[in-house]
Amino acid sequence: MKKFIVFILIISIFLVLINNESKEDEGTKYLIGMSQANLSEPWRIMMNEDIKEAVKKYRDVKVIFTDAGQSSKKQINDVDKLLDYGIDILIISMNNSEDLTPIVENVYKKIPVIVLDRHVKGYDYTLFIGPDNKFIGEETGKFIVDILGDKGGDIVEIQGLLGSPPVSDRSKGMRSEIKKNKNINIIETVVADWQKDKAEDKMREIIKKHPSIDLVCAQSDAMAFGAYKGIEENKLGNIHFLGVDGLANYNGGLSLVEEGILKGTFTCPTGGKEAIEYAMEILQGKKTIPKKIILRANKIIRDNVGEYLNKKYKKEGNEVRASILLGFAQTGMESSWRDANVKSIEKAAVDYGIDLDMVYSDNSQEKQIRIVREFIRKKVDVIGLSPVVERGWEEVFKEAKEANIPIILCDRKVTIDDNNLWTSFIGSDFIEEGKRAGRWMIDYFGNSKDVINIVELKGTRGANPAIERKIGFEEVLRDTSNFKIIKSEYANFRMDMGKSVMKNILNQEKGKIDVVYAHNDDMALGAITAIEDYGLEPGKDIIVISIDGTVPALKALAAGKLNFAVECNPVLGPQIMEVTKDLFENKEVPKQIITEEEVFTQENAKKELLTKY
Ligand code: GYE
Repeated sequence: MKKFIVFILIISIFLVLINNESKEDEGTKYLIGMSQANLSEPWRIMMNEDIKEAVKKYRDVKVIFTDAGQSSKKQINDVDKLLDYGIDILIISMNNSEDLTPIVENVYKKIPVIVLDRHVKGYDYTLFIGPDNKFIGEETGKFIVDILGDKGGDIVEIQGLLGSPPVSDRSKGMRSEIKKNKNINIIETVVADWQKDKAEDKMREIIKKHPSIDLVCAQSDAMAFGAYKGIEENKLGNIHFLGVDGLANYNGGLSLVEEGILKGTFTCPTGGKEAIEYAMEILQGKKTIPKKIILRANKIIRDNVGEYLNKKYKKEGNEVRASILLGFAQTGMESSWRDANVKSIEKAAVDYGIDLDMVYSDNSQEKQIRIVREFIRKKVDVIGLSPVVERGWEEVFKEAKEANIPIILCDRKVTIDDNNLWTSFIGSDFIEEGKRAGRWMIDYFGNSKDVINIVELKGTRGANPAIERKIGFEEVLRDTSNFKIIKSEYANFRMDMGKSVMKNILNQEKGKIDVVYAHNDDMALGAITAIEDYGLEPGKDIIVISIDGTVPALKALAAGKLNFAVECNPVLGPQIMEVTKDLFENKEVPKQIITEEEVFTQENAKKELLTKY
């Protein structure tokens, strides 16, 4: 195996030299820089291969690869070198998020940056593409509980390079699940830096101390394989080995599962293909570039590894259709945001040639469940759902799963035990939206030590955006002592309720209110009317902050009645149709697509109105 890694390294260095052509090559229109953390992990070698494969489609594009060899200092120099080459866009897979965040922020000021696999701190990048490591950890933990059963057992955890987000997120996720079975004990946790050989050496030592291990849980297939080799000589009994990555290459997770060496693994796509596809869209000026793409992790076991490789999208007993039928269960027409969202979905369906059956549920979950059941009966190809509330979806989602109909969650998430029951989420980061509202407010009041009294108008009880916008807003208030939420009432994202609820609060609180924080524009606009009816000036006597950034809100900003609006992008139609089409064509689709969003102030409202939707 060591010879194989050395061979790959020589090949990769040789390829880097070949690829180190500058933009002067005739016919090169775009130069992409790919800064790789290291080439000592099979997963990273595969990432570069995925990039090379994807870029073949574009004749006028060149990629320059650099290899930081697990050194942040070298990676910083690599990025500077790539900038000197005059690259048009940077793709970076960081050695260490902390070390590399400053340079990513700096490059982002000059050219677009796609961050691959490990998050930077903050939002100073164009697009993030990577796995949901916490989910992978949780799914691994559930798998361990399932394998060991009530009897439990002793397990060894093998971690990657300390300091990289996957290590802590996967470990936390796994531990959160195994703690549900008191008979499962982690008897050793070792660090093998994602290296097979290190895992082999560590395991050889561990097995001398603990001859009766039941399971080894490694954070990569390479380390799981190393652990297996480290124990193999002892020919010990029935030890289970679990890994992550699920690559299809030589000694990759898929073949290790097929050979029975691994009990299972979870796919962790490299994102290299997606990075090139989005890089080209960015360079060609395409509008709808999301902010985050969270790639899907599939559980691979002996029974499904073959199917996974040749996965076909089976539809029992369905007549073959000329076009795709998307059944969409909408919330209702509760807000102007929803109007813009519906228009975007309807237009995109036409643009993509997809038959759309959109049904409204008047914001009733009971009705929405009935609509989803009707789609299952009609055997639609894909179900789109904007869930009115987060909970209560298990049963009908299982029915859709049994009918082999994937569910795309649009603009709102659900809270259920098994997140494999839905296929993709397309929407916003609502916690960040709440934080942006809170940060602006704190900044607006500067160093004032006066107590600032806040009225919060909440969206529909139990709705994901209402829950998470509250979480985000309160999180930033936690570091202050003078901001107080004196009233927090539901107004269901509706203008009429925003007005009536605000009227009652004004009569109760009289002049004590400094700020209204509304979870959406419609409730804010209703409150603005109530404030005016009460004889006060919204935007001056009472500061008004909202989320959505719809046209009516921009007009209220321009008129000085609204002070700040956080954008919640309703234009989800193109991404919904793209995922629907890919699903129908048996392509892998991301687990989450998080939209790009900005903020609107009284200063930039007028300009935004000229370009809005
Ligand atoms: O903020 C609100 C709509 O789910 C993000 O629902 C959406 C929210 C949006 O009624 O206006």
